[in-house]
Amino acid sequence: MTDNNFTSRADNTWCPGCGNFAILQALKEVFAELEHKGIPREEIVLVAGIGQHGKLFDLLTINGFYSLHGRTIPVATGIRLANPDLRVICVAGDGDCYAEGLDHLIFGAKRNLDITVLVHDNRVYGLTTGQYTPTSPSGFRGRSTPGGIQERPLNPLELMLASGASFIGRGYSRHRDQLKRLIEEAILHRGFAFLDILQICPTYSDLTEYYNKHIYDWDTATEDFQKAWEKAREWNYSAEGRIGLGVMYKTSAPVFEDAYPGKGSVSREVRRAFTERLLAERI
Ligand SMILES: Cc1ncc(C[n+]2csc(CCOP(=O)(O)OP(=O)(O)O)c2C)c(N)n1
Ligand SMILES: [Mg+2]
Repeated sequence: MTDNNFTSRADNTWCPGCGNFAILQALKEVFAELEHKGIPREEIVLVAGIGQHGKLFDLLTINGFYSLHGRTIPVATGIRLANPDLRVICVAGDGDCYAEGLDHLIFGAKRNLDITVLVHDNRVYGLTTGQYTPTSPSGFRGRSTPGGIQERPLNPLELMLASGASFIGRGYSRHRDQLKRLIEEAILHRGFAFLDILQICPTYSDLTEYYNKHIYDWDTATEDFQKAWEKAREWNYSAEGRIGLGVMYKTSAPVFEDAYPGKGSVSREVRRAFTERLLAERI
């Protein structure tokens, strides 16, 4: 397994079997790969939301910003506008991004900001111990809904397509090689790159059996909106629907930042100095 000094000294407090471990490892390997391709870590900024997913920020030696619940995208917007040399990656939760931060997600996609949004979609509020989120399955019984919810889940892929995202895909924490490829492709995409990452929560929402039965791989990404729409709607979130994995839609479109040219507020040398310190101290 690759590490390349991307591991901090922080204790890991995720439950055994949590899908976050796989996402964390995939990210470390992608960062190592990007360094190899000439994108050094000081050009990457991680913006985390609040939740179990957000702890990724503590566990990695990557510069970034631990933001507020649901607010990764406004923070990422500010970073990109101030310094368009930086590649900004948001790690957000399903509660974080599809509930508290839903409006920001829609506007990020509408503007086609050049950022990457990775949603750790465990379909539950993990950190606050098991309340339902917009993607929880119908009938989900959680701490705040012991009788089971009577709503259909939100379909984030459909929403992102309608909102204007230029890269839309879906990964699964148990398909790590594919997940790595998807994350790297999303980061390298120019424009709003959105990945819904289905993730196991062994404590409050373990859908392993269901996913393993219904998941299959999409062939190739399409640029055709209508075809993508059909793909997005294929999983109707019922017990029967097939769940496609891969890049669903990819197109090129003008990015928001180009209309607001930034100055590059912090020089490369200063960023490198920060990174040296981060690595030396492993904070
Ligand atoms: C504005 C605001 N509302 C609520 C909270 C409390 N809160 C912290 S984490 C969290 C749930 C996180 O769930 P999710 O985003 O799905 O992340 P997970 O823990 O599942 O990774 C909530 C409701 C908060 N910190 N801030
Ligand atoms: Mg969650």
